[in-house]
Amino acid sequence: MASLSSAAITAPSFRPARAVAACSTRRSVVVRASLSLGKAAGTAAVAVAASALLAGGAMAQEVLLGANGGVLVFEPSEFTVKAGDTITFKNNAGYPHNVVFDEDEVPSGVDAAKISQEEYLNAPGETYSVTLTVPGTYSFYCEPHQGAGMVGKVTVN
Ligand SMILES: [Cu+2]
Repeated sequence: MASLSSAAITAPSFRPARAVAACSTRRSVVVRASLSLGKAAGTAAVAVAASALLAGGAMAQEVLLGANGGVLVFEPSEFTVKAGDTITFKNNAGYPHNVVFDEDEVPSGVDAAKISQEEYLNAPGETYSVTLTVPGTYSFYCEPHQGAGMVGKVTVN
């Protein structure tokens, strides 16, 4: 956000407005900043839509591995999906991470090892997608950061 705003302020096309008057300068800053943010948000929306299409399955739930501020958590850490929905875990900060479902906290009949990604996700933006089909509550954690509180829970309806 900060970088977007400062980029707008230092953009060459902004200079003429600055020469006109102080009050119009202020207005220009606000308008340009909101335009920049709108454009960025639009790009993000397109990116999300594209990844949902690539995933192919039903509605997707994205879970960030590591919050934007760098905190070692799943973001969101508790959520609900419908049976058959695809959950995509995406490396965001503080990796490597992995996603291990707790064999004692998945619905009976579910093989926790089969839905886990024990191998570490090392690369920026690397993803692991899983589709849960059995309704119930599932607990999962990141092995390297479980002690730091990187644990989560998904309810499948
Ligand atoms: Cu982790």
